[in-house]
Amino acid sequence: MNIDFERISELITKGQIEQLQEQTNQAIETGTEPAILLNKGLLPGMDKVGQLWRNGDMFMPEVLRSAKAMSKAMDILRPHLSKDDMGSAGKMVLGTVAGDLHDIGKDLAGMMFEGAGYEVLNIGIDQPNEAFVNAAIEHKPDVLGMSALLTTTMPRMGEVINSLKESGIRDEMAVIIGGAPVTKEFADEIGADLYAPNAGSAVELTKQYFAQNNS
Ligand code: B12
Repeated sequence: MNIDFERISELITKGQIEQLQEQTNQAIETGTEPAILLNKGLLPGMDKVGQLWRNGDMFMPEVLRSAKAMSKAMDILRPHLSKDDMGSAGKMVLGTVAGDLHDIGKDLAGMMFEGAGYEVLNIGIDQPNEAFVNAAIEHKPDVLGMSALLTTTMPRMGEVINSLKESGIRDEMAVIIGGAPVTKEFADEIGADLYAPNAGSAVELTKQYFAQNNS
């Protein structure tokens, strides 16, 4: 059976949860490779959502509905993906820094990493610096992701990195930061390894980073 990946992407951008669940189930039942379904259908759909949102062509309630649709489709896909040899990507600790309650972008980033086979430990919003460091000590992630949406909370990211250094574990993980006011220059300034302008590019940049640094 031919799977219409464009239709699946469209169901994500339109946030049509039930139809997306149906199509995802059907695709799996008819033998579509989960990784192909993810990469050709679901992720392009979410990329489009990001684009539409950035251009002001989509509004928050719609973005949330699309994110929910993605999440529901991922629930169907996940057990099949784990059986797949997608290259077990690694572990990620992810959170929004202290004083900051924004979580939509962080959660989207988390979903993209999950979709790419990462085990994502999402520690939530308004997380004190120690919470990141403690989670890093406890879970030994390959990637530590921080989100900040306020110019007033961005400095917490540099503080977390300094605390990681003080704890002697900074070099054991890649630190990736994101959020609307965050820039590549800021990431360089505070010594983060990676900055991603959006959730769609975050996984790709992380893969490139590990490919370069493990060779
Ligand atoms: C929704 C929203 C809220 C909601 C948050 C709900 C929630 N559950 O998240 C509520 C109403 C709670 C809120 C509150 C406030 N907000 Co607000 N909020 C927004 C708004 C409209 C959208 C943010 C959003 O969700 N975007 C959609 C997501 C998909 O985009 P994103 O977050 O940028 O994430 C993408 C990338 O940045 C990246 N990314 C994000 N995080 C991460 C992390 C990693 C690791 C990676 C790799 C990538 C990544 O990937 C994402 C997907 O592509 C923005 C305006 C805007 N255009 O950004 C203002 C905005 C961020 N808020 C703002 C302000 C001022 C506030 C308040 C102070 C308002 C007030 N006076 O009370 C409070 C602060 C509360 C607090 N302490 O945090 C300002 C910030 C200004 C600044 N530069 O400091 C903004 C820019 C609005 C504005 N133009 O003034 N807000």
